[in-house]
Amino acid sequence: MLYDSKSIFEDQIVAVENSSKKKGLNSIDLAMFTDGLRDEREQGITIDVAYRYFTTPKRKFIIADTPGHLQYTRNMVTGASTANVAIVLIDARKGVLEQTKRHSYIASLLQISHIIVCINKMDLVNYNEIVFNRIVKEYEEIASKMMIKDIHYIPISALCGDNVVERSRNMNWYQDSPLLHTLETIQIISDTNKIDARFPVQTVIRAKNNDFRGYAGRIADGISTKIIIYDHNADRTDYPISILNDLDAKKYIDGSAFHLYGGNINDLTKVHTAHPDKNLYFTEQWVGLNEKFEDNLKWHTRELIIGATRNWCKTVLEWNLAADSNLEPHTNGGCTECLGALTIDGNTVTKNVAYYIIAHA
Ligand SMILES: Nc1nc2c(ncn2[C@@H]2O[C@H](COP(=O)(O)OP(=O)(O)OP(=O)(O)O)[C@@H](O)[C@H]2O)c(=O)[nH]1
Ligand SMILES: [Mg+2]
Repeated sequence: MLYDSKSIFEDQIVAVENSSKKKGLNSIDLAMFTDGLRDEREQGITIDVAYRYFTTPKRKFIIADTPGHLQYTRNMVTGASTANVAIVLIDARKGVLEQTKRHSYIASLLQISHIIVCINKMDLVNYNEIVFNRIVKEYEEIASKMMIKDIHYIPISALCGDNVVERSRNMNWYQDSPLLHTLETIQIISDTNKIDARFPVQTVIRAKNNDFRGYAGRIADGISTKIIIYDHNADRTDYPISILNDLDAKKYIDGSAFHLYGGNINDLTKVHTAHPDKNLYFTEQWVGLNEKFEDNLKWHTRELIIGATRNWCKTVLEWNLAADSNLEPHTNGGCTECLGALTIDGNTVTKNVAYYIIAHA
């Protein structure tokens, strides 16, 4: 496929042609383009996983060429673990083998949704349709026991280039697409699971002196939680704007949160104007014990209920809901002047400013 789609450099072709001649072959040994290890070339087998990149006008591809031999099955797993599509090659003379089953099963375990079964070496069975159909049937039988969503069967000759890139003239009975066209048109967009969270653990961090175990890795998908940045006063709108200007950071950020112990509520619109696709939240304001009821009511109504919402805030949070007349409970070092929406002393309940603000909202 690399050869036929002209994805190999001239000098590589010349090198492989020369090695093929040295081995006494009449035609070019295509396996050499992916078999890089000396042992592989000498023994004519694939051991390692070889990644080759190529592009057609329709798609970008990464081929992971993996070994077929039993001893190297784990290398096949490595190659398959990141694949969207698996190509299973079957020798037309031999049909479905133990390794065909093993590899197909691994592909289905790894939830590769698309399998292309290439029935290869059709040149050695006179391009016979009956042989092809018989192998398709054999494969269908094993596939019915696995969870494979989408299977394609293509009769090919890798050596002669039949149905690899170009449609074969030797198999007019096959009307479907050649391999490359199939690869270019398989629908893979909906295969990615963006809903379930996945976190492949790459290392476990242990502390020496205690039971701590930390897990490190990269979140693969499914995390819908996003970060709300800043959470401070309206006097520094430049800070969240500068973070959102960083495109690498921006994609993880839902928006910015604010309080109004400093600055002007109208400045929040600056953040919206700079990043209209991001959310704003008003996440904290408390009502002080020592201020006048009517002043507090007016200020909170004007600045938050009206001001924050007019300046793009999706929420306005007043805290806290209730305390007793000693402003308890609160944690050590916590606010000693914060008046709850309600003061509750035994059966006596007093409604404070925040209660009416919340009622207004
Ligand atoms: N006649 C014929 N020979 C083929 C065809 N495809 C591959 N071969 C030959 O089969 C032999 C093995 O080919 P490889 O490409 O090394 O096979 P492979 O599946 O990569 O093998 P491993 O990676 O070692 O499991 C080589 O001699 C190829 O020339 C084909 O379509 N027709
Ligand atoms: Mg190989």
